[in-house]
Amino acid sequence: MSILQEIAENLMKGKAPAVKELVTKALDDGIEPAEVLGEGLIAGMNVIGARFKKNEVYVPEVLIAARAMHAGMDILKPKLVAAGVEPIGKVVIGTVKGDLHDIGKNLVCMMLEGAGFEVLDIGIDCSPDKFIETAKDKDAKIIAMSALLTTTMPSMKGVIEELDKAGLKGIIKTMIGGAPVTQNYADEIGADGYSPDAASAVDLAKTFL
Ligand code: B1M
Repeated sequence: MSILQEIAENLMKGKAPAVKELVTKALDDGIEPAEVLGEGLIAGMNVIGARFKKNEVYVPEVLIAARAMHAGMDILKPKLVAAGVEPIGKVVIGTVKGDLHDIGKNLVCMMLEGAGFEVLDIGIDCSPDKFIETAKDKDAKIIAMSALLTTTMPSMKGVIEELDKAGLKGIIKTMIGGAPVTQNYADEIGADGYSPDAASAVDLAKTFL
């Protein structure tokens, strides 16, 4: 097994110290940081994402894989920056105004990071202004919103209306998700996309690139 496959395998098993050690070794062996990212860390996270989608693994396995991913990224990030490796896209993500649930949103963040996106996580209880101002400031072309309460879902519509007023609807794409959210709701409020789970959120975000 190559060292990159070993990184992917250990990431899938959530073995953070091993991933850290193997990433360090791979870089010491002269493997390019982008290759370590793509064929090691992202490859492992992609498998976890696909298994999560098929209900072959569950939230805890994804969380420990993501922790291993972060352990590897801690080593890799400075090298990627130095090598000028660009993320595949930038996403502003948050839980909408009035909503404090963030477990699902954090899973989406991890999957997006795992797929090579730069994730600007603005946290919970985020106003439409916060989503839009962050996207404008950081030049992000995707806004991702999570809601777990039927009472907070309308705030998603607020973000889309504000984007429209600012002439940015369609330029900045919007994607929504969370347990009570549906494709019908996305169509009703004019969101660019809906995804039912964190792994599909990555597929959806990629269609906006
Ligand atoms: Co709350 N809560 N909660 N809660 N809570 C629910 C959501 C609820 C269904 C429980 C119930 O009554 N059966 C209910 C909502 C009812 C409704 O509106 N339909 C509810 C309620 C009522 C409340 C309070 C109002 C309770 C109260 O105080 N009376 C209160 C509200 C606080 C607030 O937000 N203002 C409240 C508080 C809390 C806690 C703080 C205690 C805690 C949150 C802790 C935290 O998140 N840090 C909590 C929790 C944990 C839950 C349950 C038990 C679990 C939610 C969760 O994390 N699921 C939940 C009941 C349940 O679901 N069994 C419940 C796991 C997570 C991985 O799933 O977030 O759906 P989920 O994410 C999935 C997908 O939806 C998707 O990907 C994820 C994984 O694949 N996804 C996206 C999510 N966001 C996405 C974004 C995307 C794409 C996909 O693109 C942008």
